[in-house]
Amino acid sequence: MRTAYIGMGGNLASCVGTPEATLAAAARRLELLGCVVCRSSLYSTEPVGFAAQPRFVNAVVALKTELEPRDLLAGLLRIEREFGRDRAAGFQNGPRTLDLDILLVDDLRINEPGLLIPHPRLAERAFVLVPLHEIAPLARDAGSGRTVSQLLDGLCPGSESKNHAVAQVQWDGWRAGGDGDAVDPGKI
Ligand code: PH2
Ligand code: MG
Ligand code: MG
Repeated sequence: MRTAYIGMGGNLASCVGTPEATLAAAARRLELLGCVVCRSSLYSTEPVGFAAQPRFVNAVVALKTELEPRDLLAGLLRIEREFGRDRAAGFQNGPRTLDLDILLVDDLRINEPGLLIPHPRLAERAFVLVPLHEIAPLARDAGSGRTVSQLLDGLCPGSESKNHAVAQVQWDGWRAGGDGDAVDPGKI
């Protein structure tokens, strides 16, 4: 059994409603792929990479899973499609209903077409590092060997990613959603 950290994001309404509602419903669908043992808070974040779009809602969950990374990725892409993600209609860094990214899987390093673990832009993105740090500050990026805490400290002030605001938001349907919230993140 491995622990995968999954980054979640979205900034367009889906079939279930707002991005907050989409992330909550998608977190429940992740139970098809394993056991969601911990969730970060939801964060409202300034768009990175393409500014002229609505703010995103982001979060990170820890998923205990028996799936091989390639099968995990296939499952995530299927859930994205269920919530209306249309890759053909979108563009890089553009608006989307739901994005599910594999950030880390234990100490695995995978570099295959379409499957890069750890996530190659992990260290640059406050919208990923802040929620990941909330639930797993001591998880290690198997690429650099640095902990999430060290990566967050190293975010360069003045870089594109540091300049965007990352603000925690409260939304009742999120915390209410999962059994995993009772689990102590230190035990993962
Ligand atoms: N995802 C992107 C590009 N830019 N910006 C924010 N704030 N949040 C995201 O999830 C995000 C982004 C591409 O995956
Ligand atoms: Mg992404
Ligand atoms: Mg993605």
